Amino acid sequence: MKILQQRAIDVLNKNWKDTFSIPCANLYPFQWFWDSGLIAIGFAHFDMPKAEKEIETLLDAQWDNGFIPHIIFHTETDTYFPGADFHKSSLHPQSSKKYKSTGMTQPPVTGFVLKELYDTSDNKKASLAFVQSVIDKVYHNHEYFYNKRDPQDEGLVYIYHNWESGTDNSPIWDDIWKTMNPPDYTFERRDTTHVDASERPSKREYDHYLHIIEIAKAHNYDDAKIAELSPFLVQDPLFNAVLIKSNKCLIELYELLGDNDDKIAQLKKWQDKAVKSFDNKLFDKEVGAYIHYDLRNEKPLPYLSSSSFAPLFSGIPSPERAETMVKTMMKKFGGDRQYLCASFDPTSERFNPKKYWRGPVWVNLNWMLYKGLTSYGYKDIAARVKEDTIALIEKNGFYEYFDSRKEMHTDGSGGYGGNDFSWSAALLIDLLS
Ligand code: 2M8
Repeated sequence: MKILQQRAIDVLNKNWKDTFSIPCANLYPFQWFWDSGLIAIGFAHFDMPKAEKEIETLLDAQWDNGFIPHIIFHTETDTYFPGADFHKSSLHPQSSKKYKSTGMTQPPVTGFVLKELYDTSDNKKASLAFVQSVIDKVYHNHEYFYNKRDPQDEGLVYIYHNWESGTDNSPIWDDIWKTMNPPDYTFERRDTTHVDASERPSKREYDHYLHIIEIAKAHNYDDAKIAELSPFLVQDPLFNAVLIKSNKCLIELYELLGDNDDKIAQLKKWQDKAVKSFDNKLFDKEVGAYIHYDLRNEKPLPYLSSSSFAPLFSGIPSPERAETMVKTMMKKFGGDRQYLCASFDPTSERFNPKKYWRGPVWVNLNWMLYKGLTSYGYKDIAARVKEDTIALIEKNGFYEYFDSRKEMHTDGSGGYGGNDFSWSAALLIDLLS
């Protein structure tokens, strides 16, 4: 295990770029929001200054309205598409003047990451001083979400792009693509020059991705216009579960800091409403877990994915619901020939065990499930998630995603996407600690 841990440390140090980390060389050459947060959790175990710097740099790119972008383009390179020139964040009047970025966000992990850093630190006083220096920015980010991303005042926030979900080409979005007919754009993909095209989204999927951004750009990334016009408007269980977990951690941290009663009261208000709506609206009894809701077309998207189980991480389900979810997970995803936990329902015809978010196992989701299952007392299943994660990395390397079928792991070729991938390394370090 020591050797694996050292290799993980080497991966993180290799992907460190002085003030932030890249997710992996070539494929992802900039700073990504939720990658950064999860990477900081790994650094915290052996290099706290880097963990803190990672978060400081991320928050330095925050817009005046509290928004945190999903990619911060620290360097000029044309090895990634679509880059800064396509996204044009300067269209938004409150965007960062210091950094070019995208005009979309990602699962808001920062609140719970700060708590992870604090819990890991062996110098609580110094760690709390760091928290104090950045926490209001994270609070401001949550304020942005509840004020700008919840048009029906439900306590649930929407995402307006599949890239905001983090689970980019999940089969769940297929239903939304059917409602759209974007132009057949001409553009040069870069991702498929770095990794095999069979492991990445299709050209037609990219047309949809670009089209949604063109609509947002046509309205200078104005939130109200996006809520009115974006063909993609979804309440995502993973995204909202992450926000709820981060709310909870901000409350705990403000309590430790003291003197923040107003903010604690506001966070509790958001939290109560969010948890109730989440549980009422997103739990599907027939599916036996939480699902996505298509806010644009006002209909549930009744599909099972690893995101369906993310609410365990945030303590949302009652013990009874958690029991139902665990049964669903084990029945559909937990067969003897599967590694836990595929990113999409292995019993569905839309499942593809090699293709990006359409089936492979991802370390970041496994880490959340491990934590969630542990907190609900499912020690054996949590242990299996952990052992499966370690086995996948040991057999293949620090890949971005992994085939969920056990028979694919006989010769070390079951890892897909980018290699030496930062969050796979970072979260393994945390799992082994
Ligand atoms: C993947 O997404 C980017 C776009 O954001 C891409 O495919 O180009 C996703 O897995 C996303 O969740 C992740 O943050 C990003 C960088 O690791 O890669």
